[in-house]
Order: sequence, then C-alpha cells, then structure tokens
Amino acid sequence: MQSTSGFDGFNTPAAWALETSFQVDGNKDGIIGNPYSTLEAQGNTKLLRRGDGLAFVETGAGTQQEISAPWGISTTGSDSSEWQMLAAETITGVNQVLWRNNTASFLNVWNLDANWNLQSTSGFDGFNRPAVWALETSFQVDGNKDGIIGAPV
Ligand SMILES: [Ca+2]
Ligand SMILES: [Ca+2]
Repeated sequence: MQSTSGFDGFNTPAAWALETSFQVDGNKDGIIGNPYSTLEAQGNTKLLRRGDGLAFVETGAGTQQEISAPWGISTTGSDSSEWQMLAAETITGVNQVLWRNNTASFLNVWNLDANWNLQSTSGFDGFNRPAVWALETSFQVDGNKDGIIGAPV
C-alpha cells in the first residue's frame, strides 16, 4: 500500500467523480456519477434534475434541496410535456419556481416555503403581456420563447 485518501460525505462532487472513475455506485443512490443535471443556472438559485427525474434547487451554499408539492412533482418530460419547469429563484426573500404550460401557452409561478415546499401558485394567461415580461426579468429566462428576456423592444 502506498497511500489512501478519504472523502467526507457521499453527496459531493468528489464522491461523484470517484463513482465515475470506478464505474460503481459508491453512495448507493442508484446512479453512477453526478446525479444532477442543470436545467437553469441563472441568478441566485440553480434548478437541477436528479437522475430519477425529481427536481432540486441548489443555492450558493452548494447544497441541494428537493422541490416538493403534496402530489409529488417531476421534471421528467421536459419540452415535450405539457408542463415544463423553467427556473427557480429566491425573489425578494420568497422561493419561487417558474413553470411554462406548453399546450395552453401561459406561465405559472409557485411560491414555496424556506424548504421549497409548495405554498401557493399564481397563473398568467397569455404570453405577450407585462406580467410575463416581468417574470422573465426576475427569473432571467425567456419564458414565452420570443428570443427576448423581458419586454420586447
Ligand atoms: Ca435561477
Ligand atoms: Ca421573452
């Protein structure tokens, strides 16, 4: 034996990298390597999809927190599904998730508590309106997919 090196914690980039190198599921979460893919990385909060399809946020502290609702939610399906999770952000102290309804063409906002549990929702009819442009600016995403974040010029 020459040397050893240890890693604190299973849910860390170092641990995921080891899983990838050795092609083993070291932390036994069912996934080899980093289980998270980034859906959105703007602003103060990242929106992540775990390998099992569940949605998580990652804040500046680098820890992941699951987004939860009473009926359970999943990001699986992405653009082809009716509901698409676009972004997560803490806006004026409130944790919020922005959704896009791809079939009926409107945005919907979730207000969540400090642990990212759903508290209330608010919907917006139609894409071409000031409320939608304001949401785009707050979340820094192009929710109505007109190529512009915020009000059209
Ligand atoms: Ca964000
Ligand atoms: Ca837009």
